[in-house]
Amino acid sequence: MDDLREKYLKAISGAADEAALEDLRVAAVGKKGEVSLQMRELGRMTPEERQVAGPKLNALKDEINSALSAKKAALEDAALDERLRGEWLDVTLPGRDRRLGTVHPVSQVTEEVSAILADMGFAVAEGPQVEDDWHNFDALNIPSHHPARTEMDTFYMARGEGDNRPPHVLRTHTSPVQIRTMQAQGAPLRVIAPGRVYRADYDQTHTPMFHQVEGLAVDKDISMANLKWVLEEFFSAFFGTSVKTRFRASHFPFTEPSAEVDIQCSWEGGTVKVGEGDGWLEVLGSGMVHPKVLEAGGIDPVEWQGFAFGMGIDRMAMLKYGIPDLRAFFDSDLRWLRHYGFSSLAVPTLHGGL
Ligand code: 2NM
Repeated sequence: MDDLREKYLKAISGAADEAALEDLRVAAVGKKGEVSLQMRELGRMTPEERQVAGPKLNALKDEINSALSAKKAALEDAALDERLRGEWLDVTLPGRDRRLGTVHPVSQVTEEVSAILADMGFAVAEGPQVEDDWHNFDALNIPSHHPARTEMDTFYMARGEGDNRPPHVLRTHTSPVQIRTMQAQGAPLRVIAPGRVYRADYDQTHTPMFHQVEGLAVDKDISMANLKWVLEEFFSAFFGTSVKTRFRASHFPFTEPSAEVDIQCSWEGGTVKVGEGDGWLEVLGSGMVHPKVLEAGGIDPVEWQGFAFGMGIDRMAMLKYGIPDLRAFFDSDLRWLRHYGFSSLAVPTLHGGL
C-alpha cells in the first residue's frame, strides 16, 4: 500500500496535463485500477485483517482522489496564467492611422443634383442597367432602323442559341427608368433618374460607361416655360451663381419640340467660368415628351403633357470642379481620387450651400 501511495502521488504531482491526470485516475481508482483491485481482495481476508486493511485502503483512495483534484486545479490555474500572459492588451495605446477613402466627384455631383431637384419636388427613381430593347428604344419612339440601335453604338447582351427573350442592351440612357416610373405611378409625376449608362464610344471626351441624370415632369398645363424656369433655377443652385440659359431648337425622337440648352459662360485664359461673360456652353438636351412616349408609359397624351431633360453628370463635375480629363474619372488612380475626391463628411445639402 505504501508503494502504491508513493507511486501514484509522485506520478500525479508530475502529470503534464489533464489527459495524463485522467490516465492516472483510471489506473489507480478506476473500476479496474490498482487500488480498486486491492479493495476487492478485502473479501478474501479474515475479519481481523479486513479491519486493518479496509480503512487504510479507503484512506489511500481518498488521498489519491484529493491529489488528483488538487493537481487538476493547479493545471487549470497554470493554463489561465499562461493565457493571461499571452493575451494581454494595452487599451491605452493610440489607434493605428488608416487612410480615409474619398467620395468620387461623380457621386458627389449626383448627390448635389439630386438634392437641388428633390427640393423642387422631383423624386429619385432607379432601374436596371441591363434593359430590354423595348424599354430602351421602342418606348422612346426610337424606331428599329435608327442608327443608335446598331451594334456600332449600343452594347448588346450576348445570347445563347435558342434564347427567345427579346434582345437586351446595356441601357444607353436613363429614359427607360422614366418609362417604368410612368407605368408604375401614372400622372401627375415629377421624377429624376440618375445613373450609369453605356455607349460604344471611347475618345478624349467619351467613355463607354458614363453617368446621366434625366428629369421628367408630367402634369396638366405643363410647358417649355416651366422647363426653362426649372433649369435656370437648377443651374444657379448648382454653380452657386445666377446662370442664364439659351434654348436652341434640336431634335430627339422622344421629345417634340426639342431643345438643346446652353449655359452662359466666359472663356478667359483657357478656363471656363459659368454664369458670367457672353459665351455659351452646351450642357443639356430637353423638350416636351412625345405623345407616343407618354402612351408607352401608359399616360393619356390628350389629358397630360410633360417636359423632360437629360444631362451628363461627369461633364457637370468637370465644369464645376475644373477637372480637365474625362478618362481619368474611371482610371481608379488613387492620386487622382485623393486630389479630386471629397471628404465623406462633406455631404452636399441645400442648407449647407451644397
Ligand atoms: C434627353 C433629352 C431630351 C428624356 C426623355 C425622357 C422620357 F423618358 F421621359 F421621355 N426622359 N429623358 C430626354 C429628353 C433626355 O437627354 C439628352
